[in-house]
Amino acid sequence: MKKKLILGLLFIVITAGCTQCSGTEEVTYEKKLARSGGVSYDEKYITIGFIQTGKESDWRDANTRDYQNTFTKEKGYNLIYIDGNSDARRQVKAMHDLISQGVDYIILDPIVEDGWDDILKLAQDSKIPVLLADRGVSADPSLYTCWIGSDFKTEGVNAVKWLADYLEKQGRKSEDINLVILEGTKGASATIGRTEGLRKEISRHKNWHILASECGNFTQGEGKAVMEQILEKHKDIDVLISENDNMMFGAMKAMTQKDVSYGVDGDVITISFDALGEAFERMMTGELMVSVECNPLIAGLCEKVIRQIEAGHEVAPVQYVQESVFTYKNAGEYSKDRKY
Ligand code: GYE
Repeated sequence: MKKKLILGLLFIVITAGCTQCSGTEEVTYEKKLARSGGVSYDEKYITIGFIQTGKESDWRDANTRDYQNTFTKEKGYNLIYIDGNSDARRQVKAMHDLISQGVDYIILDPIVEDGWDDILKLAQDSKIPVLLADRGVSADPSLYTCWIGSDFKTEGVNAVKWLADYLEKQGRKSEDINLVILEGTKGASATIGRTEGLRKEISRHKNWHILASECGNFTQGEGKAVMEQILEKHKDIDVLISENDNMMFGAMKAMTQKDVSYGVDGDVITISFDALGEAFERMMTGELMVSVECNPLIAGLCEKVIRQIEAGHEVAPVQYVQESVFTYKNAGEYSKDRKY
């Protein structure tokens, strides 16, 4: 454990409430990091600065809780939690702040892939290991310690493989199929990877047509709004693929309002990503047909990496979390054992 003259702040909270960050983006950016109380630095503890993306989805909440439950005082950590508030510039600013405090480690979940080169270089020059978790960056891998998260492209491929298999079993293999995609945040590696996997696999089916592929920013509200617009333009949708569960829940509301039926007994086949608790409930009712799992429980692997570094060991530069695909058919079997 390093000895550093720093304040071991337990939490840094960049207030996510809209009342405090309303107004222009400029105002948001200029706003100082607000700290909700702190504890004196104690060299017994390893100080971890964790920069989260924000609170855009239920997946994110489960992921944040995982860090808070993993990096506890009892286990020897001071966790400095920073809410990026869905603002990449705020995340960069927070990283500057953590570097100047001299934290022991930074765990970064970057909202978007681009724009990290300079600040990663600064962390490296300051000898602070940076672990990327969940989403990745476009910067050179030599600038950070490792990346831990999901194989987003494979998730996209798996979603379409399930669809092809389902349509074949329904005797619809040669039918013209119209698809709509709700994409996540632009520039986010989860969006880039899933979209790439989806498009690659969809292009193998010449009778499948993408009617619309629009950004819903991973939020339930935007998923609903975007789907409302899509339903104004397109009446004959066979498949809706949403790049996370929350956008799907929003889109389901929009479909219900327009009397468009969906799910096992409906007109629109529904596929999404994450496989959170509510997705399991909706798969069991047949509203949601598939949710490709994206595991938010990443903190344990991050802790393992930190322990390895503390012990002077090499760490693997890329580490994937375990994931599977759940459907309306098997959701009941697995729902009781789900942890998020
Ligand atoms: O699918 C979505 C979240 O980056 C994998 O971000 C994550 C995605 C997740 O907000 O729900």
